[in-house]
Amino acid sequence: MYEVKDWQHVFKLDPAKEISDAHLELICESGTDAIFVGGSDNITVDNVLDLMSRVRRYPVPCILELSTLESAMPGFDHYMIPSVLNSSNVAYHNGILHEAIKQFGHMMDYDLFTLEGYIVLNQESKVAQLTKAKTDLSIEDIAAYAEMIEEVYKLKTMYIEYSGTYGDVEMVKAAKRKLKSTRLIYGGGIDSRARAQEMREVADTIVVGNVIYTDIEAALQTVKVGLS
Ligand code: 1GP
Repeated sequence: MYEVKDWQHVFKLDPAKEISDAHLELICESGTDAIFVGGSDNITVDNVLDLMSRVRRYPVPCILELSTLESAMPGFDHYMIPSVLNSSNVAYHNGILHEAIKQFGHMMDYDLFTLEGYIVLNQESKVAQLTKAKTDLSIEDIAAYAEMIEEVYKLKTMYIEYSGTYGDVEMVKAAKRKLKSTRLIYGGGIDSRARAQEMREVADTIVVGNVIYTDIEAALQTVKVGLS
């Protein structure tokens, strides 16, 4: 059983983007703790299945971040379900999950599912626009979300998502201060060892996405950063 509590570093691959076999091998054999498969648009059964089968050649855990019903399929090691708590559209809180359970509940192994208390903070990102997220949050807002996720929802994970831009470390710290057993996942704009290190000092798990496609060497530098 794969458990998010063991992950410090994750690469997120977008099924809608091209990656060569050589680069995929470097990513999967980098020493990262898991590969997330997920993206915001142009996600199809074919491109998710293709990516899963290519990642499957390597012993690294392969995890689907389930953001659309179209990409729901068996065969992944684990499933992360984002619940975008600062979205104004209830579909992104629980609507997609509700529909998934309606269609596939009879064949779902719920031990393989982890709900992410997801907060989207980069207004320019596709995910913010798609989910109509309220991104202009204060330190107090993010702290209250963290408290809600830890104390009331009692979720295993909170995900701070700055997709496409490097986030405000003070916001991440404000969330972390409220978390005890909930694990804090951070993603967004990590494109160097220094940034990986800085966010790893605060978050429990860092997620690295876009730089895989723009600078593979820099992406590999984000793995196994030591903590000071
Ligand atoms: C995106 O959080 C991940 O969902 C990673 O963000 O693509 O900016 O690295 P980047």
